[in-house]
Amino acid sequence: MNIKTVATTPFLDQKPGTSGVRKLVSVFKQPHYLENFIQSIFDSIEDYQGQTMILGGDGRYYNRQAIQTILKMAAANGVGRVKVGRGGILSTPATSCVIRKYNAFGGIILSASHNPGGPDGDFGVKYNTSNGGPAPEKVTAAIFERSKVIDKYKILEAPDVDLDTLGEFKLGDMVVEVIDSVQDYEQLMESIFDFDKIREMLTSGKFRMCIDSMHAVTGPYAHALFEQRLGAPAGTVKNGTPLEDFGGGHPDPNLVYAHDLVEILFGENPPDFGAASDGDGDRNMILGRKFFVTPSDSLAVLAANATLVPGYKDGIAGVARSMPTSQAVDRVAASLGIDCYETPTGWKFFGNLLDAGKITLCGEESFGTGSNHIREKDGLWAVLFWLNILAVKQQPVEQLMREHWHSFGRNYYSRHDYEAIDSDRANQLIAKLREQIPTLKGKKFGDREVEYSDDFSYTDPVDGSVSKNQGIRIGFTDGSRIVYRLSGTGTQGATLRIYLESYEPDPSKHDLDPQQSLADLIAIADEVAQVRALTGMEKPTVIT
Ligand code: VG1
Ligand code: CO
Repeated sequence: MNIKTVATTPFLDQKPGTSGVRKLVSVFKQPHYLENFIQSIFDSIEDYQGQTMILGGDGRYYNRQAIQTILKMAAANGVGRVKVGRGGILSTPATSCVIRKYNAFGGIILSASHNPGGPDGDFGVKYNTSNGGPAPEKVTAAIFERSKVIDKYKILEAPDVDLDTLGEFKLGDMVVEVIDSVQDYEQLMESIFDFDKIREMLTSGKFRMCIDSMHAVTGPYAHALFEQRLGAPAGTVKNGTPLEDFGGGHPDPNLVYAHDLVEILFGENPPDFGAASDGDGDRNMILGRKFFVTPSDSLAVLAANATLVPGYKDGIAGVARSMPTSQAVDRVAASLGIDCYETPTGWKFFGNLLDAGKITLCGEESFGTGSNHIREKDGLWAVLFWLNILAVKQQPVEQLMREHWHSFGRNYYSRHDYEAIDSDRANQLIAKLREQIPTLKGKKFGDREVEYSDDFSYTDPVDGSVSKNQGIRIGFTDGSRIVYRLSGTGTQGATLRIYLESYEPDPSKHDLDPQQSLADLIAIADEVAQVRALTGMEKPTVIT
């Protein structure tokens, strides 16, 4: 075995954000950059020698090359076996599924999720632990600390391996096993959902749907599940071949970036159901005929109807949502008499609650929904969940949503993003907001009076760890909220996110455009934070 120890010097910017380290491809391609981060992972974890690890990515540019490097480093660092998705492809939820199924020590996911790909796009690396979920903060902090002082890494000198043929071979002392990217995940989905019922609906001739994989990782999964397994006609899955640059698009399933799908569902004679997923397959957008389901509402609908799905037929233990996610699911939890937890943004905060059995379902406003079946959010799982509910209830999406609002009231919701702001300006804006926190309580803005204002802090109920400064909240006495936070996934400048929410119990007022219904809150958000003045931007870059 020819293990080389390579001298290196640290990069000081390898701090994992909301979901791993994300940088421009040009940053990742600097000599030793990827290697430093991977070695920092191995240096921060213990007792992995001889164990199994899982490796895969969303197929974006640099995926294959990075996988070759990581395999050789894993072999040099004493990993026993690496299961790698064929062609280097594993969606984020599939990786989580495979880690759990085979009791792996952990896994490495190569993705920058919904960020654009290609030589000028982004790349990312994320480490997941043995529960299948994103490493908790104490692990990512240790990796970051290590990355700041690293002076060498280990790599096996060996030719590149064949990633495209299923089977096992040796790389040094380590076994590499190239696995089918879809099979384990497909089996898990079949164990949760009523595939017969969904198939009946999809082959009835009365229900049409369109799935947009946005040239990203879910293509092979969606083809296998919907077209091959569940009988939907060929062509149901659009943009179903993963491309290294996602066809030049921005694989983010929202009304702005998933415009192909939006045109179909809001066009003439639209299908009954539409869905899109993101670069690495953990996000989902749900559409009905000329109808958009807000992600926060989607979580509430899944919670309210969970017992219609075989995998959750005995009920759910509890739910959780990230702090900026609307409180729609809170109302469902209250009516079911179960707990509802509020966590900071990012899936890693759901892990302990799921492991401890405190929650069954969880979600984020950013098009992420998931459950205790794995430890990542799961785009196609959410699509199957909706299809299972629709197959049982035999209702159009819009009617289902309206009946839900009728029972629980409607939480009008929107997120305004200001992207690529100069970082200093963004930090200044947040600093000024923090200064105002103590002065806001009791203040009146038109009809609304501030009930509380704080910088969200979370104490994990399972391990007691505390995460501070997770977003500035302004809550009003009528239950409406404004939340401000800076993104932890962007790669250029800073992104300010403003989350807006108000509650409307009256069914005769459930037909408004959210931007209209939230107009006064939008104005208050600008007045308090001086967004336009401080960013120099007249309007948000993206509204979801
Ligand atoms: C964003 C979302 C957050 C999500 C994260 C990772 O983070 O707001 O809810 O968990 O992306 O999703 P931020 O820090 O930019 O707001 V993914 O699909 O990019 O892994
Ligand atoms: Co993603």
